[in-house]
Amino acid sequence: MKNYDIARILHEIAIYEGMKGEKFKPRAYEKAALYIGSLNDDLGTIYKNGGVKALMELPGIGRNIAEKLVELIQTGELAYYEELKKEIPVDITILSSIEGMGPKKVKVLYEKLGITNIEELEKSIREKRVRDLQGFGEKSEKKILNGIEFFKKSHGGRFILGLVLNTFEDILHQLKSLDTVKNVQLAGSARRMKQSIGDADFLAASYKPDKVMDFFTSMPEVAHIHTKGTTKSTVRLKSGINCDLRIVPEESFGAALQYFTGSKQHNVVLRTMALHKGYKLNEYGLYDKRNRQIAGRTEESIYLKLGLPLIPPELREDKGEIEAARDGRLPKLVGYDDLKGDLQIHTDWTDGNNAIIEMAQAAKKAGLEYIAITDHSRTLEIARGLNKEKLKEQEKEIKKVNDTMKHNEGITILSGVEVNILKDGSLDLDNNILKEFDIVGAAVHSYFSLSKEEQTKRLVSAMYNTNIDILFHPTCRVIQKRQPLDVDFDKILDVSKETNTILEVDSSPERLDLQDEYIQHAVENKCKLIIDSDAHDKSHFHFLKFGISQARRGWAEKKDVINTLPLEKFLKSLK
Ligand code: DGT
Ligand code: CA
Ligand code: CA
Ligand code: ZN
Repeated sequence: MKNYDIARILHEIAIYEGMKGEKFKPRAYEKAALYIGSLNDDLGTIYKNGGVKALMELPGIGRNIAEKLVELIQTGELAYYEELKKEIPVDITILSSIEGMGPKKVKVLYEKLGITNIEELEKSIREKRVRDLQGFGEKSEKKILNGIEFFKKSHGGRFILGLVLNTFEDILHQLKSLDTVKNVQLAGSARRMKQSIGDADFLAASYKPDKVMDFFTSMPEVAHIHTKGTTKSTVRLKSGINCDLRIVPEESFGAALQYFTGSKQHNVVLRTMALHKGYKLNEYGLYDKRNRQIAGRTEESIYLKLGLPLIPPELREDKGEIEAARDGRLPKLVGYDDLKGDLQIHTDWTDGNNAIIEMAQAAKKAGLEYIAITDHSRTLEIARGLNKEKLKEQEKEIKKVNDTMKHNEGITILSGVEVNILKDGSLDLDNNILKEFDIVGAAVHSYFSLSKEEQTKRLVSAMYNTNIDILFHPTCRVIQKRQPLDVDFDKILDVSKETNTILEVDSSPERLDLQDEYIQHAVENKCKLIIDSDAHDKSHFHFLKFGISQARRGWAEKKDVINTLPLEKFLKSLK
């Protein structure tokens, strides 16, 4: 069983425990689910190498959960979970993720009205049957209905890329290792690094497609085979994700890669361009008037013959990239190896899993030269935010770690904080404290639904504070869960430039905030960006890839992203 599937089951158990009114268990399971879901190493392998003891050494995993993990790893099932499901057989993840709902409400709705899924919930609300239940009312009916609408719009069976890409890389790896496979790549929206994907599109070159298809359809992670053929098969994985595999001959691999990477709209424009030149373009190649293949083995050859440089997959959304390519105006996108620093990192001083030194070592391993420790400030109670005394203490600790690290490993740790922006735009730490830090990020963690005017004023007033260097996760959106703050974003961009407040791209897979289209506006307005991991664990630095991809999708260049600068220059560019 893969990490992703295990994490999903733990997440559901957390919700069930919440229904039962358990106090601490929900958080324990949720923490374990989050940790395992973002873990790069395979849990099964960890268990195989180190037994139950190795599992218990993982952060947030005690004996109770470790034993459940063993059962899942060994049998692929968990009796405890099956029992819970039998008791309240509802679409639990979806129902409880709707804004305005929660475990307890899901339970009441099932017990009183027999509601098991989102359709039944919507129907009951429209029939005004929910408002009379204990703990509900007309207001909460309306809130839930809004939540359902948002869910339908944003989710629709899609999966968050950052949470599932590992699974695909694993499948890629397996396919690559077959000697009947000459070449294999992930195409589709996953290659374009979209924040969420409908399905995964694998593409392989092989002269023995039967063998490859046999392998693909019998992988242990396959739950169901939709179709099986020699050029195309589709399976559903245990996690619920559908995967296509297409197989083409080697001389068509580039053309097929181009075609199946999409987007559809990008391909339409490209095909029209080919037609204007008297060519024909399809998934097998680019053909001239006499139907001879003039390109197709590599993707680059297709673009070249059409008079274009290779367009990075992240840009292929028909947002003007083809015109830009034609006119030599393609942006030189920020690269996946360009980051030198990471300025939002949490430790076990608050809600992170690791000590300062462990985070620093992991950052160094990830290729970074400087980081900032930015634990939460005091009013963020769920994260056990730090008061000024604790922050002073932490600063001393950072100095200490810095001294050891500098000599041994050459990474600089800056002292920072994620200061909470209160409802009225004031901050929960005084300026005379804030000015002591090397770097300060400010963020909203409450009152997400203020009016546009109030919300804009709130952010603007934080940005005018001369001690605030960065606006962390500026729109507070959570993919498929929470809409971006309703703010006048143009105003935010103006003030960002005026005050030299950097806008963050938070790389946490469910946040990706700013998201691509906002990034594009920021870049057009020449605002400065920063890409941070928002790591809460030493295994989270790979999140940066998703922040970088979001920035690339927003046409950001290296010069737009200030943590591509070496430390000295970076510090000089702050307020
Ligand atoms: P998704 O799966 O909804 O996240 O989005 P994609 O972009 O992965 O779309 P998908 O899986 O339906 O198809 C993969 C690629 O194949 C798509 O990006 C472009 C190409 N493609 C699929 N169907 C068509 C089509 O009817 N016409 C054209 N031009 N391209 C297509
Ligand atoms: Ca797809
Ligand atoms: Ca597909
Ligand atoms: Zn935050």
